[in-house]
Order: sequence, then C-alpha cells, then structure tokens
Amino acid sequence: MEFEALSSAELSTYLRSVPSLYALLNEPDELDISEVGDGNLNFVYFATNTRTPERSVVVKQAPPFLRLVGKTWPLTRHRMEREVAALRRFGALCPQHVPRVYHADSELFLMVMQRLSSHRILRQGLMDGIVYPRLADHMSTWLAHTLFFGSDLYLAPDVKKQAVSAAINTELCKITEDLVFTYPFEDHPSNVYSAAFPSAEIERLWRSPELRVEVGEMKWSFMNDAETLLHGDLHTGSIMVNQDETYVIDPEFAFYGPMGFDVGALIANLLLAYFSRDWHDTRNPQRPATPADVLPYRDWLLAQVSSIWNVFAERFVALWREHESRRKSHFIGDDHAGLCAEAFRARFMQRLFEQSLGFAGCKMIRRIVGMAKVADITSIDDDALRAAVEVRALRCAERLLLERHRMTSIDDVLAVAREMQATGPVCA
Ligand code: SR1
Ligand code: MG
Repeated sequence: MEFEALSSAELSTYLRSVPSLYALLNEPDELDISEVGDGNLNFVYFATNTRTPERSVVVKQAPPFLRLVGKTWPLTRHRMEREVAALRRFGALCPQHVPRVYHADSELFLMVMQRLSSHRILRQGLMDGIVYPRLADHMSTWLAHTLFFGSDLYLAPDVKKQAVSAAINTELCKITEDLVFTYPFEDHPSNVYSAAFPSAEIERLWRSPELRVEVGEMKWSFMNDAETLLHGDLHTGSIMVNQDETYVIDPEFAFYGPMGFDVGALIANLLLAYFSRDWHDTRNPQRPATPADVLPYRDWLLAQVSSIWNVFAERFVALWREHESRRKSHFIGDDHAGLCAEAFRARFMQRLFEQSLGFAGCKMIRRIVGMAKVADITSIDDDALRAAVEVRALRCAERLLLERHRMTSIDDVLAVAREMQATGPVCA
C-alpha cells in the first residue's frame, strides 16, 4: 500500500489512544499537531495539549523513502528501529544528554519522545554566535561514555559481538559510504558546487592520489572497524543545547563502527562553523555582545574543538583505567601488565586521534562538494565569499587527511585551521 503521511487528526487520535501517552499529555481533548521536521530523512511533529501547552511531545516517523529527495529514493523504514535502540542504549549510558523515548511503534515505524522546548539546534545557535559554556564538557562526557561502554574495552567479547550484530544498519551505512567517502571524490551527478566554487579546487581533490588513498583508508575503516556503537551522524544539527544542558538527538545512522567517526564528525562541523564565522558576524550585528574578557567567537569555536578532544581523551582513558581491573587487563595480561597497558593506551589514543582527523576531513569535504550541505555555509548569499569559505574549509580538510599521521596534539589542528583562515578574501 502506498505510504501516506499521518494527518493531524490521525496522529492526534493515535496519541490519545495510547494510555501512557494520554496520561503524559494530561488527558487531552484536543492536540495541536505541527510538522516541524527539517531533517533529510524523516517526518517530525510536535503534539501539544491545547489546554496545557507545557504537555507536549515529539513524534518522529520514518517514511519508506529519503525525505530530502522523495519517493524516487526508497528506503526501508527500519531506520526507526535502529534509532529507538540507539536512543535507549545511549540514554542508559548518558541519561542527562539523551531525550527520553516514551513510546515506539514497530508497525508504524514511529516513536514518541521528550520535547526539548527550551533547547535549540546547536548549528543555529552557533550561527547566531551564542556561547554555550557547558557544551565541551557535555560532549566530552557523551563521547567518552558512549564510545567506551559500547566497546571491547568494557563489554564481554560475546556480548559485544551480539551488540555488533543487533546494530547492523546496512542502508544508512551505504548512504554514508557513498555520500561521505565516494561521490565527493569523483565526478558524480549528486555532487553540488556553489555558484563561484573554483573548478580547479575540485579537480585537485579528484587528482590527488595521496588524498584518494587517505580517503580510501577512512572508508575501509568505516566499513570494517566495528569498535563501538556510534551515533553515526554527529553533526551540529544532531545536538540540542541551552545554557545549561546538551542533548544528542537523531541517531538513526547508529551502527558499530570506528570511534573516530563520531569524534571526527563533531570536529568537522565545529570547523565548518569556524570557517563561516566571519560571514555570520557581519550579518548578525544584533547577536549578544561578547564580553570583553572572553574570546572572539571564532576563537571560542576553536577552543571547543580543543577542549572536546582533550577532555574526551582524558575521560575515555580514565574510564578505561577504572574498568581495567574488572577486565583483568584484557589486552595486556602478563606480569608487566601495568606498564604495557599504559603504552598500549597511549598508542590507542594516538591512533584514535589520527583516525578522528581523517574522518573530520572527509566529513568537511562532503559538506562542500556533496549533495547534503550545512546551513552555516549555504546561508552565505554572497557567492564569492561563500566560495572563499568553502575553499578554506576544503584545504583545511585535505591537510587533516594528509598530515594527520604527523599530528600529535589538537593544537596542530588549530594551527592548520588558523593558517587556512588567514588565506584568501575576507568578509567586509
Ligand atoms: C541523503 S541523506 C544526507 C545526509 O543527511 C544525514 O544527516 C546524513 O548526514 C546523510 O549523509
Ligand atoms: Mg539526522
């Protein structure tokens, strides 16, 4: 049967027919339903009791196609099951950073979840130049906990292998394999270039064997390194914030993959915000004034990159040490265990750092060359300035991919970003 999105009346009747939701919504006579989804994949609604508007929930439903494109790009609806499972798992690990799932329906491929009414999408907040003082702390915790507790560093080997199998997400992984690691690096019809984007830049990308090899390595890692349960799409549109709280939403791309993929996605999106910053500063004079004693916003963005990596690494290693006795030095188990375990950890963290930078590079390139862009950049309506921002970001991404094996500190990344920012035209 042909899929039809639920009408407001149908959704309202449905929500009122589920006893737990009926109670949660304060026994509504009437629900106000509004479709608010601006994502690429699904339909999202707010459902609010008109009598007591503070009683409101989010409803998310997966249609049997990619919303961004429509019925010509069919998708099964099982992504909703992956998303619900990931929200529950991440919610158990980090309840303070994950919206609660109130109800899931595996026939309608729909879920009902907590409405975060005093929070906004981080990407929008960053474009408006808002400082979120707890963002780095919260995201470091989220990353450390989700990446550590899903891995063989914590789980028993049989439990972990079961978890890998339960989280297989073939269709959405294929989207990433194509859109992040393949199409941007070839002359693919789905690529989209902004009006003044220089063709020499894209040709350099396609014709650099060194770069293509690095991207090949990242794709291989993405497809084969089933290290932990990832969010799988951790850009700044998947994070909701206010001054006190941070929530990670939308894990429909969740699967067992390489840890650096989530870390890299977040770094990539903060760097895209950094490179587009000057434009938003000039367009947004009404934004709250930055107090004189704090960093200019562009530097604040880089400080978030730095802090997220450093604090994440510290917390991840602390969790590992704390749980090692429980695992009986699972990886290094002889008399020299202590020393060797520390050496192994140091090597592991350097590898994770390099891997994160490689993924960050791929994620930045796909947002400039590929079909799904980011508002930080698409909102720049001066073609020449937009192209200048894109070129800086692209060159920074290439350097992350090519130089990551020589980088040992996040300061090396910030230095490359600053160097790239200092090149080319500036916003008047
Ligand atoms: C075709 S779907 C485009 C993108 O939207 C999601 O947010 C993922 O990043 C995906 O690659
Ligand atoms: Mg999403």
